[in-house]
Amino acid sequence: MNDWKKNTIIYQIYPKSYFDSNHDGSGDLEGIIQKIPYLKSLGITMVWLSPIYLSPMADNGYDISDYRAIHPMFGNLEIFKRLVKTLHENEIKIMMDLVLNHSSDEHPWFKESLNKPSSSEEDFYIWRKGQKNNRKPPNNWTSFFTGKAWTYKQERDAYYLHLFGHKQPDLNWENERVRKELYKIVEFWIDIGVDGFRMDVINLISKRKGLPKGKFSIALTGKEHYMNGPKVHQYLKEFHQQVLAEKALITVGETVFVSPEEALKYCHKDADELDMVFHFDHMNVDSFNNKWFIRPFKPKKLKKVLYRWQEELYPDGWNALYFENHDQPRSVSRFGNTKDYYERSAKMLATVLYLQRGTPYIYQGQEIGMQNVSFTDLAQYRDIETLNVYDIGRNKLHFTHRRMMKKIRYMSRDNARTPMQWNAQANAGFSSTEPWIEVNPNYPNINVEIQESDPHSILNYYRQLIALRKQYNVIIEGDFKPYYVNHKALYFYTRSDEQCTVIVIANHGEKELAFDVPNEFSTEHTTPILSNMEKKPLQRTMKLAPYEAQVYTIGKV
Ligand code: TEU
Repeated sequence: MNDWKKNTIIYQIYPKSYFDSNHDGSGDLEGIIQKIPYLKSLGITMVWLSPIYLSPMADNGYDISDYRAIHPMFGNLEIFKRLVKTLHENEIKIMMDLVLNHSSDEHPWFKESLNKPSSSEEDFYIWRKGQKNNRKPPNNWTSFFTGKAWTYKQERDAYYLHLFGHKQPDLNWENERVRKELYKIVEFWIDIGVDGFRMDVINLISKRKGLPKGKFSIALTGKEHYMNGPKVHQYLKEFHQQVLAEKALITVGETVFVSPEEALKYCHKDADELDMVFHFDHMNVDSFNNKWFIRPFKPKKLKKVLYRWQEELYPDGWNALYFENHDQPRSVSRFGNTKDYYERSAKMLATVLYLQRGTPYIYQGQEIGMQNVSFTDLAQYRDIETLNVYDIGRNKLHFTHRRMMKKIRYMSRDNARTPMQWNAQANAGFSSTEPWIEVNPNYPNINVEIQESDPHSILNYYRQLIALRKQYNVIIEGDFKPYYVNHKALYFYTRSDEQCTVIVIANHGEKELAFDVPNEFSTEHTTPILSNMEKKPLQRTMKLAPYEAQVYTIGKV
């Protein structure tokens, strides 16, 4: 991977919730343009936009009905081009979200496929006759959003496959024409000047021939027949060769449930597929089998997963470092302590994550420590997955309302989707009118404006971390080595190259912690470079307060 790619620091924007410039309650592209000075001030070097294409918005844009058009809620192609130009003038690159596993059922391809049946190879979607005289779906696969992965259509007297919502039919990648059409779409955006792509659930695009019956699973029945499916690497190599190769692009694939070994097949430096992938291992540490079966968070679990990925993707792969995105709860609510150590724990989490080897992804609002939202009423939620899960929980599993609301408050994707908190004015300065989803009521205390003026704010800490990555090449390229791997709360790892070593130490716990610094580190020639409390010298025996983080350099820089 080229140096510029390794140096990139990516900030994810969920456009609907970023900044509303035209007073309709939803964020838009013009709003992002107005916030470019803020983006620049963070030091990030690329923005990733969640989908802004034409869409009926059944899944907030992850259901696309025209891949070449912008949803009017966000603006139009002219405004988009101006956004690209202005970002580039500010030395910020732009990454688009590609949703190529499925489209919307309102895409003309689907309408045509519905009304003009063809043979299964020629189809743009995956249609099958049902079992039992067409009365039962073709197989037992279930959808990521709960329920069956098949919907029957009278028009064809058959069922179509949708691994997500019924308005998100899966595209038939077996069909070469489908792949060619998708590649043309990607070229369209490259020609406009886009610098990278995040590929939605890209490891699901190849389904096993015959679509066999799946093993029953509380998580997802059928997944063994399409996760990292038989032809996924063939398709991605073709995609790379025909469209992506030789271009200055960053690519990251969202790959659900991959192991480091599987991940390397996508992002090995010689794989000619993707630069890196988003895995979910660390997002599964507080649940069992299924994200809705929540269990208490144990810091050691998280640490072990992070270390494992650092070690196993070295030296031929590259990590995508993230704690948050538009699908995940807020990390400080999930892995930190918002009650007693709110700011400190938010900074500690950022420290241990972003000083690892890989590309940092910061999700909007994470840099000010935005928290989960405590909606009390189901009607306050907007997310399709959340609403479906409530329905299944109540009506199929007979869980109480209270139990379901507790799960949702912890895990709902809407936790990440409440409007960006800009200031203490109405609607958090996001919009002059009522937003599409309510703002988190804590916005008078947690917002950009307050944190701008406080040198010790979470926001300014993120700026320091970003600056460190630019200052010390060892943070980008250096080897990773963990110590105290079995300790339940202590992070102790180093990054090193020939010139310099960076030591990262942190207490992911509620109790003060004492430990010895291994003898191989001289305490004499170390310099404290960052802390979420007071910087202090490295000593043979160290004490760390709850959630305290300290970072040092040893040697020449
Ligand atoms: O998400 C895929 C995915 O598997 C999960 O992260 C998903 O959010 C859900 O929680 C599974 O239980 C991607 C997108 O990031 C997500 O926003 C879309 O809804 C989904 O694909 C479908 O396009």
